[in-house]
Parts: sequence; structure tokens; C-alpha cells
Amino acid sequence: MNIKLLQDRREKLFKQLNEQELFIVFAASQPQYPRTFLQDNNFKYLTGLNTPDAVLVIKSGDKPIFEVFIERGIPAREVWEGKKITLDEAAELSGITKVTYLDEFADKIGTYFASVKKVFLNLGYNNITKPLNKQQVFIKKVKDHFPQIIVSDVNELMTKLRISKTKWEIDQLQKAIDVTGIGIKEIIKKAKPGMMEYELEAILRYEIMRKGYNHLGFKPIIASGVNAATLHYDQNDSKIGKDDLVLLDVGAASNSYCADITRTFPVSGKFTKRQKEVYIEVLNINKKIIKMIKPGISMKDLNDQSIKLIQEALLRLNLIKDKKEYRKYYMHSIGHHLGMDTHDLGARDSVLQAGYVITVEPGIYIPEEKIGVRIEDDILVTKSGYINLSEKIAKEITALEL
Ligand SMILES: [Mn+2]
Repeated sequence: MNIKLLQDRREKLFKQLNEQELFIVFAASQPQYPRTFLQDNNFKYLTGLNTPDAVLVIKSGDKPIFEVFIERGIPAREVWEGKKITLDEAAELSGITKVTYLDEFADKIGTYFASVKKVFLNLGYNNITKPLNKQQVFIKKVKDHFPQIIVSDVNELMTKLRISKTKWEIDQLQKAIDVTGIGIKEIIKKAKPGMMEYELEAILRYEIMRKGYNHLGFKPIIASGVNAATLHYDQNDSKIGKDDLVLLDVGAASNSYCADITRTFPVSGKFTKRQKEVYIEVLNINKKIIKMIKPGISMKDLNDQSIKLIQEALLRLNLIKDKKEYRKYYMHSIGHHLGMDTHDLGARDSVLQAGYVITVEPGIYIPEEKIGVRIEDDILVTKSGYINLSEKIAKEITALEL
């Protein structure tokens, strides 16, 4: 990653800090093998480092501190886990000149806390019945020693940075979206009745990985027939019936930036009359909501309008008699912010500004008819309106029928 880009991000973060404030982000921990390591996105956003168990510390004041603590490599462990990065390497990759081994963290952080009123920390969230995560354990100790300290979550500050995408970030999203589109196209071409859903997942992974993208943004949803009515179905282990619709909710990642695309197609190559009726309703809503996108409009406006359009569609489809019953066939909201997290930082009711990237994903789910349709595009808000970053991924009926 470009050092200048990382420095800009840290500078913007620093400017949000008031006097006597400390900002701490813990990197993700190395999981037990064979589970794979996935970096904390706030840590990666600010340091570019992919090393586990490190800590970034930023302190406000006349003598600002930008410091990153990393693990010291232990040869006997490196035989198993590979070489740890050195102090010099961490400095070079992140552009942070002050790099220290974690052995010194407790001492140093103690002296920093002595002159601080408020600390921002990536607390994370886990259910109250679960064991505390390492940040929660850390802050508990800090509070024992410095009970006057106010604690806030880093996302209070990170949202302001991450919600608006720079050109480099938009380029990453576009690459992820384009390669996802290649995977979707291959799936639609090769899918046949009787195949297992995971065979389609294999096609997707093959196409994405051979193009040089070694991970997906999330576990793909490949849902045929009634499975498509389960919103986060990801077992992908059913046999695809001959007249099934198949719903693909998938996305590659480029430098941690995730695509999030949904397409629904008939495995036989031909929609049934009923499937087509439902599909056209969802497609029209997808297009109408996308056309509304411009700076100043809020996610809530989009959501309210999508509910109104879904209600009308469900009445036309004879699925409901009263508008209030729409939740039976449409249970989620119209979209979310998109970035390093598939559901990226940004409020559900935020007012759109140029540089935001959001998804638009209306759907209608009718389990009693084994039909689930969702069509999801990734949209960049621009000064004059929007750009549909997933425009090239086919969604017209004529393109989905063989
Ligand atoms: Mn989505």
C-alpha cells in the first residue's frame, strides 16, 4: 500500500482527537491453526499491516505520538508460523517511524495513560454471556488503575473516515466487483439442474482466485429453490431442482475491499411464468431505487420508498391483501454501506454524500412457492448522482435466459 495514503488517513484521525486523548487499535489475534488469520479492518486501514496481535497507539497533544507495537519473532515458533516482521519492516510498510516490541507495551501505555482523560479503543462486541475479548480485558485493567478515564469505541471516529471512499478505495471496490461478475457469469453459463449448490461455489472461487484474488469478502450464498427464502443461507449443500431459481449473493475482495452482489437466475435457462412475474417486480424496484441516489438523499428515504414499492408489488402478485403484511415476504432493509466490511461503517439512516458506496438489494421471498428473488447492485454516490459499479453484471431477463 501507498505510504502517503496511510499517512493521510492517520493525519485525519489525529485531527479528530482533542487534548489529552488516546486512540488505541488492537490488531486481530493469530487464531489457532488451521483457522486463518483475518486482520482487524480499522488496524489495517490505519497501518496497512497484516501482522497479528499488534497494537496501534495515537496520542493527541503538542508532541503527538504515532506508535505501533509488534510481536517479537521467536525462532521456535517461526518454524511453524513463518517469520514475524521486524521493527524496520513494520516501519517501512506502515510509514510509522516509532515501532516497538510488545514486551514494552505495558510500561509505555501506563505512562501515556497518566496524562489522558479519554481513550478510544476498538472494543468489539460480544454477547454478555461470552468471555471478554482481549480489548475488554485490557480496558478493565486500565479502569482499575485509572478509574477517571472515559472510554469510547474507535468507530465513533473511524466512521467519519471510512464512510467516504477515496479514488484508490473505489478502484479496489471496482476490481472486486468486476472479478465477482466474471464468477457470476461463469456460474450462470455452467449451472445445470441436478448439480449441487457447492459446485457453483467452486466455479465462483475458481474464477476469482485464478484472476489473482485470494479471498472472498464473505461466505458465498448459493441458494436454490426454497433455500433462497433463508436470508443468510450459506450451507450451499442442496441439489438444484430442475425448475429452481438460484440466488447468488457473493463477493470477492481486493485489498480487503468487498464486492457484494446478488443475482437470481433460472437454472433451466427459462423462468416459469410466476418466477418471471416476481423477478420483474424486484428488478423494477432495484432500478427505481438506484435512480433515486444522489447526495442529500438518506438511506431512510431509500428504505421507505422501497417498502412502498414492495407493498404495491406484493398486492399485484396477490401475496398480501393488506399493505401491512409486507414483512412476511420482505424482511430486510434496502441496503448498507460497502467497503472493507461487507456491512461497512455508516449509520442505517445516514444522508448520502459523494464518495459513499452503498448496496441496493430489494427482494421478495415466497417459501410456499419455493421462490426467492433478490437483485443487489453496488452504487457509488457522485456529485451529480450515482455510478452503478456493478452495471456490467447482467440482470435483465433476456440476459439470464438461454
Ligand atoms: Mn448486501
